[in-house]
Formats: sequence, structure tokens, C-alpha cells
Amino acid sequence: MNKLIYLDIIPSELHQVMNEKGILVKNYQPKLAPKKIVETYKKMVVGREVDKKMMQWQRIGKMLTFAPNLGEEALQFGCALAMDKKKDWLVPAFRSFHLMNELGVEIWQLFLYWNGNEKGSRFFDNVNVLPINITIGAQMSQAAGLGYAFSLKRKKSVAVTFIGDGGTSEGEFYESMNLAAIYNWPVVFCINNNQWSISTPREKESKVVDLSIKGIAAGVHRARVDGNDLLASYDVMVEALEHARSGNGPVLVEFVTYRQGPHTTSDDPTIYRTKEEEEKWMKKDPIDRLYKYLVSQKLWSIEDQDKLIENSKSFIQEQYDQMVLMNNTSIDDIFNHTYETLPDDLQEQKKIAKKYFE
Ligand SMILES: Cc1ncc(C[n+]2csc(CCOP(=O)(O)OP(=O)(O)O)c2C)c(N)n1
Repeated sequence: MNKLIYLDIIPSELHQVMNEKGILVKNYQPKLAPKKIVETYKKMVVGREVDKKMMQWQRIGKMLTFAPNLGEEALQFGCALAMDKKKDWLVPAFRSFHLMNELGVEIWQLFLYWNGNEKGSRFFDNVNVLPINITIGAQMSQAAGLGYAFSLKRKKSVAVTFIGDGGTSEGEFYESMNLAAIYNWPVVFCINNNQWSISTPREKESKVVDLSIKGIAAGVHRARVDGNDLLASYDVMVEALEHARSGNGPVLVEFVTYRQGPHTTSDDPTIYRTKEEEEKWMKKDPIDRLYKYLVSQKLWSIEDQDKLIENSKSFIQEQYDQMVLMNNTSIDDIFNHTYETLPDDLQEQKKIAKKYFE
């Protein structure tokens, strides 16, 4: 009598092409041209400077809040590089700063969002990015819906969406994947597995050995990739997008990474995780790894690095200044964007707000 099976004993292979020392696996040829890798590396470095600055601004009251992306740069830039910015759509998670920016959302618009301004969710018309939906899981359903629309209109577009490791325990994660799989809708569901869901560690979120296994229940193709490896993340996304675009149905991609910073500016990770754990993951840092690779290829130097960081300061300040310029709001703005027709109780609140604040 041995009728019970336990599939979790077969974890998915972790796809990696560049190790922590910046060395490529034997016989691997990057699919990206050296110039493109350098250009992307520069964006990753500047992106990290933006991240650090946001934390400082929040501490001195110049930014309302922020969910830092520190350590999660490679998977975001790798994914953006693989997407077709004219055809594909992104349904972001709240921790998709670089990805949104790469797909056309301006940094000052993202600053507006994190300063609580509705305008930070209103992007330019040619930008294929939906606003951040802070209700975790909802982005999965929206992406499935987009996939349905592409399928109805016979468009060669793919909806790409992101969710955190903790978010994969939400019902909507499975429900959306299930529906998209049944009808072969072109969606790439991505898990940003950064090991923590605020203070809940990965092992307390789900019993499965790796999160990509959750794709089996929905009958979708899946991949598990080192999310700190830019080239591997790019390769996997190219394949996943091609699969979905060709009418083969959705794909689930798990990016394995680490949230180096706090959950948001109101969190203190020193209370719930160890220095040893943080140090272990620091050795896998995506930017350090790419730096070592580029230096070994004589494509980059410490002088280039210093110059880039120095020059980024004025660019980041300009983005902040633009945000300040746009950071006015009206009572109407606060009420107007959720309902087509405002319900009675909100009409009443709006009247009161206008009376006291306008
Ligand atoms: C439906 C829902 N429940 C709870 C929250 C509160 N919340 C915001 S972020 C978060 C943790 C998310 O963790 P994870 O999905 O792992 O993403 P990460 O923050 O690590 O990127 C929670 C519980 C929410 N926004 N939406």
C-alpha cells in the first residue's frame, strides 16, 4: 500500500548562468551584446542610488513612504529587457520600481506615487503599465483579464505580472493562473521570491520546496531562475514570453532573490532576521556580481563606477524637483478615480472635504 505521492521531493532546477564571482558557466554565450549589458548595468547602479535616496528623503520628511528594491535589480531589468515595450503590458507589484521605469513610467511619477499623490498612478498614454494595485493578488486577476483581451483580439501581446513570495499564498494567485491556463491566455506570472513577506519568512508562507511548483496545480509551464543573475533572468523571460506569445498558454516564473532592505520605510528587519542571513545573501548581490564580470571583460572600471554615481546625483535631484513641481492636488483628485459614479456616502465625504479644505 503506497498510493500517496509527494511531488515536492523534485525541486525545480535553479537556472543560473553567472555565479556569485561574476564568472559565466562553461560554454555560455550571453544573448545580450556587451554594450547592452554595460548600459543595463549602469541603469542598475543608478536605480540603486535612487533607492538609497528615497530612504534618506523619507527619514527627513521629504517622502511619505517607500518599498525599497535593494538587491532585486537584476530580475527587474532582465525582465524589462525581454519585454516588447510596444506590445506587452506590465501589471506591477508595489515593489516593481525599476521595471515600471524601464517600461516608460517616469521616475518623478513614481516619486509622486510614494508621496501619496494620485497623479503618480496616471501614466502617459503610450505606456503599457497598469497602476500599482496595493491589494496583493489583485494584479494577478488583472493580468489574466488582459491576457483574455489579447486573446479575443488576436493580439501578439503578453501580460506580465509580479507578485511576492508571500502573495503566492493568496487565492487570486492560483485562481488567475488556473483560468489563464484553461483558455491559453498569454500571461507570464512572475514571483519575486525575496525570502520575506514583511516579517514572515519564506518557510512560514508555504510548505512547497520551491514556489514554481505551484504552477503544477494550474497545469502551466514553469521556470525557476536566480533573480540576482541579470543574464539568466533575461534568458528565462525571453523564453517565457515567446511561449505565451505563440499561443501556448501562461508561464509561471519564480525569481529567487533577497530583499536586502526593510519591507518599507516603516519596517525594521533587525527585529526578525539575523546578520548572518543578510551577509550570506549580500555575497549573491546582483550588482557586485555583474561589476566583477564587466571588470573581468575590461568593459568597466572603478573610475567608471565613481563617475557614474557622482553624475547620477543631479539626475536624481532633477526627478525629485519635477515631482515637487507636480505635487499639487485637489479634493476632486482624491475622490474621482475609483468609481465611475461616486456612491452617496463618498459624495457626502467629498462635500465635507471641499467645505473644509478648499
Ligand atoms: C490582500 C492584502 N493583504 C495584506 C496586505 C498587507 N501587506 C502589504 S505588503 C505585505 C507583504 C507582502 O509580501 P510578499 O508578497 O512576499 O512581497 P514583498 O513585500 O516581499 O515584495 C502585506 C501582507 C495587502 N496589501 N493586501
